[in-house]
Amino acid sequence: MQRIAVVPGSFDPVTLGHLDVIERAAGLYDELHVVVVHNPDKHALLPIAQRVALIEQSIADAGIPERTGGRVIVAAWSMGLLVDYCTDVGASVLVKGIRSQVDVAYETPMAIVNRHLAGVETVFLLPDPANAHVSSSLVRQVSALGGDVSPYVPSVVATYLEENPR
Ligand code: COD
Repeated sequence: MQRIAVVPGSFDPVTLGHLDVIERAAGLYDELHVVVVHNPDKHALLPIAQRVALIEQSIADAGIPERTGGRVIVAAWSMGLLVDYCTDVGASVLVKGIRSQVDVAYETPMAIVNRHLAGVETVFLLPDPANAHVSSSLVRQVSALGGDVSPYVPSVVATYLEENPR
C-alpha cells in the first residue's frame, strides 16, 4: 500500500524551515503533497500561484525527489476542509513542523478535529535547530524593511523578493 502524506501551509513565502520539513517528510512517505492553503487569519504577501511556483522550484533546486526517493507534488487547496484534499488524494497523514509551545497550542486542536473528521492522523516533526527561529512572517518583515533574507529562504525566493520589493 502506498503511504501518502500532506505537508500543508501558507508558505508565504516558503522558507528553509519549511524545506527541511518537506525533505524529511519526503523520506518517510512514498508520495508527499505539499499543499498551499489560504489561511484567513493571515494577511497574504504572495499570490497562491506564485507560492506554488516558488515551492516547486525550491524542491527541484534542492534535489529533494532524487535524494529522498519519494514522489513530491505541489498543489493549492481552497475548496474547503484540508482533510477533503487528503481524502481526494488518498493521504492518511498530515505532517507539520513544531517550533514552539505556540505551534503546539495552535496545531493540537486541528490535529484532533482532523482525526475526528476523516481519520487523518497528524505527525509532528521538530525543526532542525538551524531553522527553529525561521518563519515566513519574519522573512516578510525583514524583506519589507530592506534586509537580507538569504539566510532564511531558498535562493529562488531571495531572488524573487529582491526583484519584487513590497
Ligand atoms: N521549522 C519547522 N517547521 C516550520 C517552520 C520552521 N522554521 N516554519 C513553519 N513551520 C511549520 C509550521 O509549524 C506549520 O506546521 C507549517 O510549517 C506551515 O507553516 P506556515 O506558517 O507556512 O503555515 P500556517 O501555519 O499559516 O498554515 C496553517 C494551515 C493552513 C496549515 C492550517 O491553518 C490548516 O491546517 N488549516 C486547515 C483548514 C481546515 O481544514 N480547518 C478545519 C479543520 S482543523
